[in-house]
Amino acid sequence: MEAIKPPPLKPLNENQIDFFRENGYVLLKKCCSDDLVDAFNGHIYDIRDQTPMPDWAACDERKKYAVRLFNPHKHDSFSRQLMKLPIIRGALAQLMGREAVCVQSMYFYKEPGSPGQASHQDYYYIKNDPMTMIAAWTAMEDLVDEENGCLWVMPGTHKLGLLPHGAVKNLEEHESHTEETEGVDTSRQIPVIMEKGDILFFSELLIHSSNKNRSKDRWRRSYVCHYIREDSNVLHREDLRQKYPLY
Ligand SMILES: O=C(O)CCC(=O)C(=O)O
Repeated sequence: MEAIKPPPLKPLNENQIDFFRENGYVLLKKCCSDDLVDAFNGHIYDIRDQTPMPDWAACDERKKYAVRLFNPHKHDSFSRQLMKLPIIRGALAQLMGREAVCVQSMYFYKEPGSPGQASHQDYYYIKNDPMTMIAAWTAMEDLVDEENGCLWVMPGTHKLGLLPHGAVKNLEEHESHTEETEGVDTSRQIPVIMEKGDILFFSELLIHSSNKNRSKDRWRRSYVCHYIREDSNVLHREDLRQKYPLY
């Protein structure tokens, strides 16, 4: 018997949908409760606090809260549950015109002193056809701001198409293993200040970045999932081929 699938919510109004089309991103305030975020933070912290760390989460012990945790949704049911929040499912269905599926998740611990990620377009890393990918970036701290390494976005750049990417220029600020957009004046980027439970939805072509966490004692945890429309497919990346439905 086919499972009964409730229709997706419609959390976005016309203005928010228009804003996304024009600017390449839209911020939704307070999409999940502090209790849920706190429970998830504790759970994710415990994953790398185990001895030994599970294979899928293993990394250099000295950097375990600096390095992002890749694809917890593939291994962990709590991570999958947060990936499928009804408000996320609904907003994505409105923005994509059809149901979305998840292809990637990342949890950023980003403890003080951790580097940010240089300006880039997500499509550069995750090609998909047809191009439908949208990220949902959830703030997992009371406040995410310039000091603890918030996201910066460059409104309207999702209309520029895919730009060339090259070596990261400022290794003091940004992770070295990623790449950086070239030939664009990124000084037009603006910070996105967020509170716990806010979700930023942004296009795969929007130029965005984050800086080093320069705070003394404020972490910058966040959970970021990447979604494509259900009829779209990830190209070239065997590791991200599997589609996770949101219901
Ligand atoms: O959260 C960050 O610091 C960077 C995240 C990002 O660029 C992304 O998810 O594409």
